[in-house]
Amino acid sequence: MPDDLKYLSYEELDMLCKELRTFLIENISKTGGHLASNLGVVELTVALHRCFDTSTDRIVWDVGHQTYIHKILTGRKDLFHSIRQFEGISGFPKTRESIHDAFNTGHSSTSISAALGMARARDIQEDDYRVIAVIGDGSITNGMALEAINDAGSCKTDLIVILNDNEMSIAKNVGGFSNYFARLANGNWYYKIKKKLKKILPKVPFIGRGMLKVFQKIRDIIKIFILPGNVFVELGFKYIELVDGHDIRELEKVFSNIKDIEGPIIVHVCTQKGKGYLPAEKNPDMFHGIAPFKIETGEVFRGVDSILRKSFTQAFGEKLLEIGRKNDKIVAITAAMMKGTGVNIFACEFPERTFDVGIAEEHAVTMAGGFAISGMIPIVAIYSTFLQRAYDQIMHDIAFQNLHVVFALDRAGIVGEDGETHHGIYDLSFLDTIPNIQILAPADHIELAMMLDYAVNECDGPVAIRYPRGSAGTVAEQAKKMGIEQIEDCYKEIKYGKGVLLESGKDVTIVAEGAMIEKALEVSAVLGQSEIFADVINVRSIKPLDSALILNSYRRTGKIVSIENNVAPGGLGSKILKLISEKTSGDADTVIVFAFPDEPISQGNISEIFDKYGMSTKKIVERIIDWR
Ligand SMILES: Cc1ncc(C[n+]2csc(CCOP(=O)(O)OP(=O)(O)O)c2C)c(N)n1
Repeated sequence: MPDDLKYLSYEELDMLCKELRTFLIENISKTGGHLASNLGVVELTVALHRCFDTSTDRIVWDVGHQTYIHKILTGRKDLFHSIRQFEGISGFPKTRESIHDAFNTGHSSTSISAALGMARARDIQEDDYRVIAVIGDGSITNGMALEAINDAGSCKTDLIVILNDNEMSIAKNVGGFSNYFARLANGNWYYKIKKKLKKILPKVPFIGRGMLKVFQKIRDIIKIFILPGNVFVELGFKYIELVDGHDIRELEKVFSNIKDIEGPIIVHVCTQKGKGYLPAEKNPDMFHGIAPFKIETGEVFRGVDSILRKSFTQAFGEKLLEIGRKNDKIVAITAAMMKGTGVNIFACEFPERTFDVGIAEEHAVTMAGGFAISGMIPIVAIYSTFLQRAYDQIMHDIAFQNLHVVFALDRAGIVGEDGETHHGIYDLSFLDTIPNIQILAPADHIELAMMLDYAVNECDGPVAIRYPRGSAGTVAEQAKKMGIEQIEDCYKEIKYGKGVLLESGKDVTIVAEGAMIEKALEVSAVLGQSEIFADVINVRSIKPLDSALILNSYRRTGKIVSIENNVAPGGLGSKILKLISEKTSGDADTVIVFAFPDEPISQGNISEIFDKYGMSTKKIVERIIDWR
């Protein structure tokens, strides 16, 4: 437990840090997870736990992907093998897991706001504890963090912000702040000289103290000319410059000194992402979030699917490049997720038409509006879960003006091990409320390419295309397997508000969105073995919905099942229920909605989660058979 740390000597602490790194690497090589960021904060976490007491003091970890060491030190070492696994401990802070986790995080840049709220609550309630936000140089560039700094700097509330500067977001950090931090770090030689002079001069006889004053004056003048003005100081924070984040002694000295300083204070700590494991030091970007890997080489173990099937991300990147080659009005926008979204494929050839805005989803969307109104065609590639940040921007800046912006929503649906903060299971619901927008979902990577073509070349308002993590078997392959004859129908031209009937039955209609088609076809095949024959509809467009196609089928079968990788409220199923109740005499008993319930959905591998919520092929089939 953290208290035990307080009795260790510095030599023992150095050993402990080594052991922590080995333990971390061994475990994450099996489970996968956020390795590089955690390797970078080993000493910082140990020092924080030696100087603060997290059973009362509150540490809010921004994003929270760098809390593995914190978890190990706060009683979760024996559970660590289960990190990010189904029913195991989370890869992010969870207040339900430990009193040492002060606030749940997952999306970036919330820590200073949450910490300021805690600090203000403490003051009003006349409590006595310290509040510390730990935030990376990537996350601090986001609007939310800057809003919080603006607020915190102007008040007298005691608050400690640790800026963990490793010069990296997931990839190299971008933007003005990262340049600013680099300039501060380049001024580091100045601080080193200052430190040396401070040590040496007082010891020199006669000239010592007097000369020190003269040197201090000269130093201050030099400082004005060579160092950038400190933004944080200007905003009202006290600022502790460039602390070596891998030197426990130095970290402890600073933390002990500032513990009881009044008002808001920022400690700028410099760390190295991936520290202590060569493959991660060399490739911190790849080891930010990594699948299980071979420790000796850092090589990732790839599943058969990822070898045989093209991922949606790859397909998106390739099609974007193809479209961008034909049309120089195309610009690609990403919010710090260049590789994760596949935008890097386009960026290699068209860097001048690629914009990585940093962790700034709101800005990315409104900037796209600016591009669109100026005659360009922006394609904004953002993970579904992070687009939640930009709801108002989509509504206010894009949709009301009916601007032609294409949203490529990767990781839509259950994402697996990152858990509730990262599942993209809300976009169908929140986008459906937005006027003018079309929402499309491709069943496979071929359809994704077709939809991107359609969205760019046939549309003139906002279009969102949502697709899940990983890949899906192609509809053509699936159809062949099921003995469906009209395979060409799978890839019929994409048309406004139109779905396709993939398979004709008579007993039940199955309507599915996106990659759920694979499941729908499987369900249909298994039902066929029990002499239950299904219509299978690939809905393609969730907004607008192909009501005619769905109603025609329903009128023949009298029963309808919807399958979606989204929550039930406001999703595909709820739209079908509304359609049936408004346009037919059928009642709700003739509809089953397979979707995720209205509760946080925790982590696990994707099939375990589907199974838990009754959405595995087997459970869907059983329910349909029972129902009939
Ligand atoms: C709103 C939001 N957008 C994107 C992400 C994806 N993401 C997770 S960590 C990360 C980089 C964070 O960089 P930094 O704060 O410097 O932390 P480091 O990993 O370098 O320690 C990003 C972009 C996120 N978690 N939240």
